[in-house]
Amino acid sequence: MNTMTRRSLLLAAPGVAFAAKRDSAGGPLPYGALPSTRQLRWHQMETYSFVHFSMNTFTDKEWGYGDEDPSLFNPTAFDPDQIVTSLKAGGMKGVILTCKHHDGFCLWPTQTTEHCIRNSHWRNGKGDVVRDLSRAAHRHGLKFGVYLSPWDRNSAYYGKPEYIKLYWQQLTELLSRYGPVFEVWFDGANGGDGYYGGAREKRTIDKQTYYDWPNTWALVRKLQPEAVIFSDVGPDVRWVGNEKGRAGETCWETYDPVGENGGPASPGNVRAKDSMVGTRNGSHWIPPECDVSIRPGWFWHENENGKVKSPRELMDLYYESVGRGASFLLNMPPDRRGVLYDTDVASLKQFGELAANTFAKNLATGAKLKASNVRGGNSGYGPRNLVDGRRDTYWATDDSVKNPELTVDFVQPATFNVIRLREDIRLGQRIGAFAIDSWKDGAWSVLTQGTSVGARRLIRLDSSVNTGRLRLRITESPVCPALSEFGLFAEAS
Ligand code: FUL
Ligand code: CA
Repeated sequence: MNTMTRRSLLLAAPGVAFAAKRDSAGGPLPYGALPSTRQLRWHQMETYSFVHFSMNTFTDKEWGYGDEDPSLFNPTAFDPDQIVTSLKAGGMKGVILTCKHHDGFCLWPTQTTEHCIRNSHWRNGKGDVVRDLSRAAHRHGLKFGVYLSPWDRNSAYYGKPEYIKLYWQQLTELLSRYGPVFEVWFDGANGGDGYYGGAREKRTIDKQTYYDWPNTWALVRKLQPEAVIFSDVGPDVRWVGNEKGRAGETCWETYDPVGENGGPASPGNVRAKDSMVGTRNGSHWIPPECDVSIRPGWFWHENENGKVKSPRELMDLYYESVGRGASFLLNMPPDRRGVLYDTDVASLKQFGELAANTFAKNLATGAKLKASNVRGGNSGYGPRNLVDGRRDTYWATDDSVKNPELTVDFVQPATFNVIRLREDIRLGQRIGAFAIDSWKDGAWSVLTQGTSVGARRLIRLDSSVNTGRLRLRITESPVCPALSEFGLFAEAS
């Protein structure tokens, strides 16, 4: 790791804020890298949306060249409330807007360039999509986040030192004018050619140094200390290494990024297959975010109206993202009216209902829970904490007991096909592997096994199980486990 990478990672140093110490009740010592307060807050969101809406919506492109006439941006019926309430109906907790995509067109009246909404005909150049969408989000109880593409194919300054000052000014405008921001999304894409103020040429930059990431991130910290910073390498949230919405089957919240060729990593240069899995016992808590679009493209295209993902497909992605300790960032692109298209809205809503109905009732709540060991014999660490619906109460064992078991005895045999686990991540990612057995014909038989748990682990069984007894075994853990949830659910149809 070279100096720059080390410095930038240290800047985030999520674990440093928490010295390893016991709580006053004698709880377990935290283990390994720990989440910061802002990361803990972010972990609670789990599902939120991307909104790709800009010039490309009107030119039918995915990547604009940067020479588009600002007057082309002209939504006929922009309705931020329709967008936000549709997202909310699908259970989304926040919305991240493409305030500036690679083509450089700014959706707010920036002082930094003429290539912005002020020079569109929309609302006689008086409109501000960032203002309207952020206000609508806050009005309806959703958090607001910003995407500001580092790559700018319009700017004459791109590739030169002057551009960074301009980029910081844009960031400053976005982070100081529109209220609280929960996430700042730094894209790693840097394609090369572009309009660049008329030069129409290819410009390449040094991904490691050009954007001065340590100072760019420091600016975010200064203006929005509560916001998490996303990029291929964190520092708070990492890209999951694909745009399909899937985390690895084993997926650690900790991560030590490595560049494509094994050298130092930076945004735009990361070994993507590692991002899906993370690093067991990694030195920083940098959990993954799974970004994916509800359509094939990120922007709305008429010819993709028949290719909207179904509620079932979204549910599958939920299991493979949130269910593996990551977050689910689902892109919902508004159309040329400036509203979400009916098919997308309907699919998202049904997905939200499916998820809500599936997880409405934890079947383990009514069962008898027996742990092979409870920390200090103190019921404050007992197994009832697994079914109280709270993240901050957990079952823990004595320090020496690293492979405990939990037995679940149902009053009536229960039928379920989804299992949900969660660690109290304030104490780090502790569990390395687990197994679940069901009681069948007078003996235990292995139902399923898994590795990482972290913020959440969902297991969807191939078929429903009907049993009167179940057993959870922690098969690998370097320290005593601290599990805050054990849930059993029957998936809604
Ligand atoms: C990528 C971009 O190039 C795509 O256009 C999109 O914004 C996606 C979320 O990130 O890197
Ligand atoms: Ca709990």
